[in-house]
Amino acid sequence: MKILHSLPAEDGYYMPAEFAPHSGCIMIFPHRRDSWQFGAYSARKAFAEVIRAISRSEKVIVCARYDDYDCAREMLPDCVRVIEMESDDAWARDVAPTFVTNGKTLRGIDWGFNAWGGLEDGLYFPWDKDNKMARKLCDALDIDTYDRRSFILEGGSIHTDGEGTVITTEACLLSKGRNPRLTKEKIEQQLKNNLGAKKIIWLPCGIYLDETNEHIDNICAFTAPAEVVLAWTDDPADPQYAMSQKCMEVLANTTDAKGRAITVHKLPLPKPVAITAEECSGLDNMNGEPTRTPGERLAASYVNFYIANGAVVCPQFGDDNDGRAVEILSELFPDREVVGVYARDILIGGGNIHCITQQIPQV
Ligand code: KQY
Repeated sequence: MKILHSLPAEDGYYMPAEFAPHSGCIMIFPHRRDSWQFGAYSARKAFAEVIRAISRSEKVIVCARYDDYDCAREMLPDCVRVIEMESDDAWARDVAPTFVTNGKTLRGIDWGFNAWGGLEDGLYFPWDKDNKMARKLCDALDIDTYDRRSFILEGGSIHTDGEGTVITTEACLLSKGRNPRLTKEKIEQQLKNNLGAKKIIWLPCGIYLDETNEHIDNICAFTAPAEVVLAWTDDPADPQYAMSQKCMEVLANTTDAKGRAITVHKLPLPKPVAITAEECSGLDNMNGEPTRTPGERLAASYVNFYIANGAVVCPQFGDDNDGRAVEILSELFPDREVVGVYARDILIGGGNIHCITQQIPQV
């Protein structure tokens, strides 16, 4: 594996869309007792269900810590490859490499990772094991990797159509805890240089109380070139209402890198989901403090789905809108089976199905 210091775009590399074919998917076996209730047992069951759904149409590689290897091997199907790797938590979207291609070869990007905001407003300390994962994964897969560790970025904060357009949120990428010395223009240039993008669409915000500083992958996602889904509520009393409206306004008044207007499909949100006292009692404290408080609203959204080769794996919350979300996604992805996975135990960790997956594009 070579460590590269050049720029992917100048080398002719770009990030393909998630809906383009994959050669596989990377995930991490959860273990953190202050993120996942009751020693991560229920989260492991939910992750395993996601893994089973994805592994029916693409290869899945799961990173497990030394102590968890046997458990992962026992819980996961034989077709899944389990490799031993240390991690601080289980968010492959944010800590695995972002893959780019020139159509013939695959390369990884090793961004800097500081647990969603470092000492400013990050979610745990230390994060050094997570920060090393992208490079280790490129090594394990024998893929050359771009050293971009000086620029803090998580995979969950970007979505691309693979045709020159990247969407992101200002709330996240301009947050103080990531790249405070870079202007918006400089950050935009980083996205263009590294992802091969020609146009960046900045949505102002994401999902209300999303602790990642409002990652794009919880509010808006490409389903096809010039088509996105946007998390939506019709309840003006919900703080999310104004946030989704503002995002809609941007999307309705912009074009993509190819000059096309963007069709926006509204994906209804579930009713607000709050963590219960019993669930909180299953979470260990972090540095003596609880990580969640009973009644705290969690950033639940159906947009946090994963597009596999043969399926779209979509979170379900036991809400009246679960079926409607599956229905809308089935219409948008007629060639894929939409598989709903009950994901409350993933949501408790602070993210969802998209956040725990990272696709490896097929070249
Ligand atoms: O949503 C994500 N991409 C990660 C969420 C991390 C939450 C940590 N508690």
